[in-house]
Amino acid sequence: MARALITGITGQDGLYLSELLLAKGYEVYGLVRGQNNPKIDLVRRTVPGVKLLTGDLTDMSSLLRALHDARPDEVYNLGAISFVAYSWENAQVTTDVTGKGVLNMLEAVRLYSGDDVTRVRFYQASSSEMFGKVQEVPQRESTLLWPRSPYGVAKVFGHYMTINYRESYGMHASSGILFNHESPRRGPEFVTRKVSQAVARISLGLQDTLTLGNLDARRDWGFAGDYVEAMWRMLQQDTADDYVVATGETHSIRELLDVAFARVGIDDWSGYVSQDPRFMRPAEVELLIGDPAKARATLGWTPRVDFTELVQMMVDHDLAEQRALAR
Ligand code: GDR
Repeated sequence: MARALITGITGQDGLYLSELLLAKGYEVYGLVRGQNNPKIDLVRRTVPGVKLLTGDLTDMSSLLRALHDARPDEVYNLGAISFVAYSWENAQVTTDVTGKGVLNMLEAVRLYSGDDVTRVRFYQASSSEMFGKVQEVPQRESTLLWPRSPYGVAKVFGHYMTINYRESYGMHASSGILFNHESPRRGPEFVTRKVSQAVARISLGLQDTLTLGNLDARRDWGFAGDYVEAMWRMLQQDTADDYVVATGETHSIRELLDVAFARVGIDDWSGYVSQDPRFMRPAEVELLIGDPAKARATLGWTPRVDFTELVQMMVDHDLAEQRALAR
């Protein structure tokens, strides 16, 4: 039976990846941080088959202990401080967790593996935020990185460190450059879920308006459930490598609003949406669109859920959830 250790198990991707690996017959271990972490209940409820271990990406000895307990064949490093806007206010802790945490995990895997450097296959959750002020359209694996936030800079560090461990030690370390991926499990601080929750509440008469930041930013949005499949496929390759995982389509926040409001029968959303500088970023990533050609050709991976289906899935979920909460 294959064994996997996942950091960031309490997040959207950790939950989808756990479901995928459990269905494939893996023994799955998840790393959780902190004393009395409130998200542990969610993990236990959603994926009861996962075994939880405590540890912290900033504490390498805890990572080594987790590796000795889990004895994994595959490590998926999904743990990070992942909210871009937060990273300007908390640049150092973001750097410690999202950047240096990757080095801690790579080094722990290297020490744990001993002479057998490819004993553990490693996946790093890299991000399209690394492209920032984009130097090429669409963005691919070879596009020059130009991060625009402390979060993006930390992800670039982790990305290059992953490549460096592969090149220096021959580790089977792959980096997935994932573009935005969403689902009904997305945290409400991210724009898709903020919109789907607000649209559901507005249509049920529970809320009057929705306040957002930049409506003109464009993102390549896919479904998280599809994207975890690409992570797994990367670690099944004979050779480790880097892959862009994206849909190849881009949409603005305005288009997100069009689809979300249309789902509840509202064609003109202008009276419901306002803008506030509070939600604007000091440096914005204006346009992201990925070229997933390499993932398609090498991994045989293609996304199944398109933008409209994704937004409708999220609004439908939030309608049901908000109705149940209002009862
Ligand atoms: P992003 O996701 O920063 O792309 O990073 P987010 O959903 O936060 O922002 C997307 C775009 O929407 C604009 N926006 C708003 N964003 C939020 N959160 N709230 C608002 O009110 C709002 N109004 C407009 C933003 O300015 C931005 O342009 C996500 C995270 O999951 C990262 O961890 C991950 O690495 C990348 O996706 C790929």
